[in-house]
Amino acid sequence: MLKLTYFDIDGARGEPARIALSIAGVPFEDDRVPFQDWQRRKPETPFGALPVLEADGKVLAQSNTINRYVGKLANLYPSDPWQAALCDEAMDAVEDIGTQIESTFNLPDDEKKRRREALVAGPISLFLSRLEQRLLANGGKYFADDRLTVADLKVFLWIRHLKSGNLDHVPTDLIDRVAPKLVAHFNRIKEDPGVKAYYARRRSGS
Ligand SMILES: N[C@@H](CCC(=O)N[C@@H](CS)C(=O)NCC(=O)O)C(=O)O
Repeated sequence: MLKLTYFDIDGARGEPARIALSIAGVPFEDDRVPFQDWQRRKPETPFGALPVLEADGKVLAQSNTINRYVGKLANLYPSDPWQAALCDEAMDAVEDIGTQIESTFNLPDDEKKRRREALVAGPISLFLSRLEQRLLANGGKYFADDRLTVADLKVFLWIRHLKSGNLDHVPTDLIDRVAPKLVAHFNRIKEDPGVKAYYARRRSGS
């Protein structure tokens, strides 16, 4: 049995693998670490970070590595090498920009405002519009393989975070202005039957 360990939040780096496994009906233990337990558990992880996936007593770290592995188990990762690379490209792009945003989390308020406004004017807008271009170059519906893959889940979750209003100084309508086709992609993935079923189960607590 697989065990996926991540923080007890419905988003961010551990979430694509949870959704992918759920969509495919692959049984797994959803180990959700309360923040107060993290410092105790951190040294157990390969790189001092989450997510971590365990299979048959072996352990795997790095979110996109886990997404690829889980994507293969769930048939949500392309078998064609070029399509697989396109899937990786989108996931790595989200990591790049996500890491830049993450670096502002613990800044003092005034510095956070300055850094976030600079990110919105620069890299966040750039990554949004370039992801939109890559989506369009690959047919406009999905990032790879003309079907849902773990790349779509990862981009969807990033966009959801940007639109959530939880990131101070990041306007929630930024994406509508900068990359409207990515909004269409966001809505497509949100309405995917597997994704909808996953969140319906989360809401009902089953
Ligand atoms: N490159 C790693 C980064 C992992 C990472 O930074 N995870 C965050 C949560 S999203 C974490 O564990 N933060 C707590 C810490 O670093 O102590 C990956 O993609 O998995």
